[in-house]
Amino acid sequence: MRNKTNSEKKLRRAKRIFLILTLLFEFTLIVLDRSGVHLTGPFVDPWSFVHIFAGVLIGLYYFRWKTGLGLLILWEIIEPFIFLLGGIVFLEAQTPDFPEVPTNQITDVIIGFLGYLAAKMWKRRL
Ligand SMILES: [Ca+2]
Repeated sequence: MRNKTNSEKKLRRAKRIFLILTLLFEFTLIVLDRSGVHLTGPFVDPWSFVHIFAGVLIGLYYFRWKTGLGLLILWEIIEPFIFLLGGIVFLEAQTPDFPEVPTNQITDVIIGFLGYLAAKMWKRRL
């Protein structure tokens, strides 16, 4: 019989680690992006790390696969609007160009969902 308390500790630690990784990569890449470094590619790019870590985070919580996938797709739908709003509010840009192409957005969802599945498989072994 597995030690439930030990499993819960491992799960809490994993959530903390992946939250920190997600935020660390997100803010680092935002700083690099705002410094003029080109980070967005047609498929996999440095932002893919954020998507896989965020997918793992979603999987570590108690979302079913349809909800997890829905969250990843919802993010890709609202992301251009958040990008536009952030550019207007923080950068005083009137209409910043959203750099992602549809293939990148689809890849983001796939990579995020792979992270989700990896987290679910890991949780089953706890
Ligand atoms: Ca995206």
